[in-house]
Amino acid sequence: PCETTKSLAIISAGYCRGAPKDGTEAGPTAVLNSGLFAQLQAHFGAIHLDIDRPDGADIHKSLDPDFAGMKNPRAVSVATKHVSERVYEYSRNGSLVLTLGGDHSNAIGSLTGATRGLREKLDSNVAVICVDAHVSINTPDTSPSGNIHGMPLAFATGIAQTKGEGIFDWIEKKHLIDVKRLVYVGTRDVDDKEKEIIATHGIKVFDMDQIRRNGIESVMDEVMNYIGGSIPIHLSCDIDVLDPEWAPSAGHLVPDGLSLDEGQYIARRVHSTERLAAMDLVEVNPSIDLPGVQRTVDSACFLIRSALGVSYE
Ligand code: EXY
Repeated sequence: PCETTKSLAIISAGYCRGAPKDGTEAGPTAVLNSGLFAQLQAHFGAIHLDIDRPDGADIHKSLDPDFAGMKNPRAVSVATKHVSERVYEYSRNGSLVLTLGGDHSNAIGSLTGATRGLREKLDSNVAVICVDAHVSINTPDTSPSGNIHGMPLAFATGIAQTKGEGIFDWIEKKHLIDVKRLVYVGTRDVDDKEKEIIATHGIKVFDMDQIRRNGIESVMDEVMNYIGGSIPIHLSCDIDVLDPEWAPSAGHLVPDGLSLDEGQYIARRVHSTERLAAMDLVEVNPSIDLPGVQRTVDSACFLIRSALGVSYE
């Protein structure tokens, strides 16, 4: 590896209680074992691979009753706290951190951990580019489902402040991302209440209609202008941003998504800034659409390599 390459830490966040369907717990292994881990090793040299599972993340569902409109809240709180602490340690020490989900609730951990770590290390806020079919910003009050994988951006911004019985009590001000530095790309399935949240907080959204109208290049120009030229970037990807043709093994498929080329363009643009500090990739579910699993995993690996600047062969 060249000397300017940062060290890489990978957090295996195979936690699935934020979603209604199990299966995403197998996401990290499927993605890493498809050749990606070896490619990343060849590029970065030694990699910190974190696969610890905290006690309580697998608590039996019968011991984890709903709380304030959230399903499986204790398991998700324990898992996301663990992910947050691990991402924080590596970010604070200057590593690029890749978090592999798991369902989208894991982004509560990766976003809060990287934000806290980079604030401490660089005294800087973080720009968050969320590449997702959804905005995943329901609060427990607005959620139509109670599934926490529809809420990660609400907790990571502090818009959701539901706490109690030890659930999400670990989230403090130092963890929170700045809504003015948050931008979405590729959205196309947004709940009415989420639209209200987006409008109230003035959050920037580039939806699929804008991408179809203006093209991904021009949309990414606007994204880069919006986040500005100096602060570190957290690229937060839900695989369902891709059209189901490219990523059929995900729990909430929404038609008319990004092509793989468009996804790659976004990832490359972020890489070219040399400011990528953290990335997460969530919702790969190897138990959905078995014939499509390889394709989904290949797409995920492609996005990760593009964002991290890894070429192979
Ligand atoms: N907005 C819906 C909800 O909050 O239940 C659906 C969210 C799906 C989130 C997907 C997986 O990332």
